Amino acid sequence: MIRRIDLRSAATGRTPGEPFDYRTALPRADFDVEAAVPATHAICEEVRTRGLDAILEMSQKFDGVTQTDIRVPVEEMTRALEELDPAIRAGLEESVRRLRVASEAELEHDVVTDLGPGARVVHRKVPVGRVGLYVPGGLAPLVSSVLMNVVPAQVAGVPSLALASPPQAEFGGLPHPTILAACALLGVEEVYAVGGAQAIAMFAYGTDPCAKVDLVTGPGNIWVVTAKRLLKGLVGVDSEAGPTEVAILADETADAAYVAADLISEAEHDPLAAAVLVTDSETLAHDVEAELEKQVATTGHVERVKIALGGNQSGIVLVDDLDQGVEVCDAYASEHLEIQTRDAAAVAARIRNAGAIFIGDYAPTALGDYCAGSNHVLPTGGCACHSSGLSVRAFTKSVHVVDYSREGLEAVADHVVTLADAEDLPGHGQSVRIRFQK
Ligand code: HSO
Repeated sequence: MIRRIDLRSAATGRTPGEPFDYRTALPRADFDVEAAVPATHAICEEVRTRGLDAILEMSQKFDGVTQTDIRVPVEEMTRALEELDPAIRAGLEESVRRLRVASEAELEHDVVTDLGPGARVVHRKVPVGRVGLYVPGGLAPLVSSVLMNVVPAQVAGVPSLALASPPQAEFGGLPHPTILAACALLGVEEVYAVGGAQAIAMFAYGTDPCAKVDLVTGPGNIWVVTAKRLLKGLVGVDSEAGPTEVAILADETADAAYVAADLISEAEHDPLAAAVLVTDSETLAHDVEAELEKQVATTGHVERVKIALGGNQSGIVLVDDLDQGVEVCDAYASEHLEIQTRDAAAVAARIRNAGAIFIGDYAPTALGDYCAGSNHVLPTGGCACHSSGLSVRAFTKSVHVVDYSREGLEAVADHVVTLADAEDLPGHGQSVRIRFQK
């Protein structure tokens, strides 16, 4: 059901400690953004040039939905919240509460630095003005993604916020009602029933009735990820968040049943989802294989899980020891990384690259998906080596404010003039000199 990849020194001929390019040896989803560029570019161009008409045609073509309007009436959201199962509402409220507490703790404040008399620089923290939040429909209605996008944006103080989610034929062309209910719970009133690359293009270009946004965030499929890559610059984007991934670094102390359950839990998202176990224990590898056979038989989405676990993107990676395990996990840079080892917190502290790290037996990835207080919109596909998950910081920018007096400028004027001359930009130097020539 899941392949083994042997990266132990006996199998690779590598001397322990010797540099090794693990990235080529590790499994990764067949998620070819380059190949999706031409089709995505065509969609974005259609939206740019033909606006709403193009979006309505695409909803028909891709979602099988006939729409006359894409804006979801506020009453639909209010009604969805009124009709929401109270247990789901309680779960959403607890998730929001934890996310808010963690987000508020992360709020950044202005940084004021005095560099001498009359010489002050301020890094002023400012929320982004308008954001477009994307919530996928896809194989599961990811209501939790509404919270993960909206709460940090609200805590950051973003004044204008729009949300898009694909129209669903079975709900009369609206997004899933639980998604609408979550919007009402959070007071989000500007919601569009638009999915895929066309939603990202709508946000980026501004397509009547949706005004252009400054930043787009949220996870999505290959079309969404490709559109974000293509339109980056015209609009800000968060990290690339494609098909979900879980890697688990485990030793012989791990509970094979927990490990298997956690691999299945992320595999059920998508046939392209990745589930990777990295272990130095043959016994654990064997026990996890047996557990997978047992647990997959009774899981909810058997077919999807089997495809994901059996795909090129998943595997059990055997390593010599935990030192090599840490190197492998850093090279893989997983969206989610669980550490189920002896002294798990110490091992976790050695990891540089992961979207989110889950420590020990009682922090399964599913906790972070819903209710940990952390965010689940995280970098995938190895992007965790340079990007971070969604947070208040993603919705905040800093403006450098330069506040110098005559005295402050005079103290550094000669250096400015010298450096300007060195760059052959005499106008720069003169703009300083002129202030002291009167
Ligand atoms: N694991 C997904 C998020 C999610 N899981 C939503 C369940 N619902 C990406 O981090």
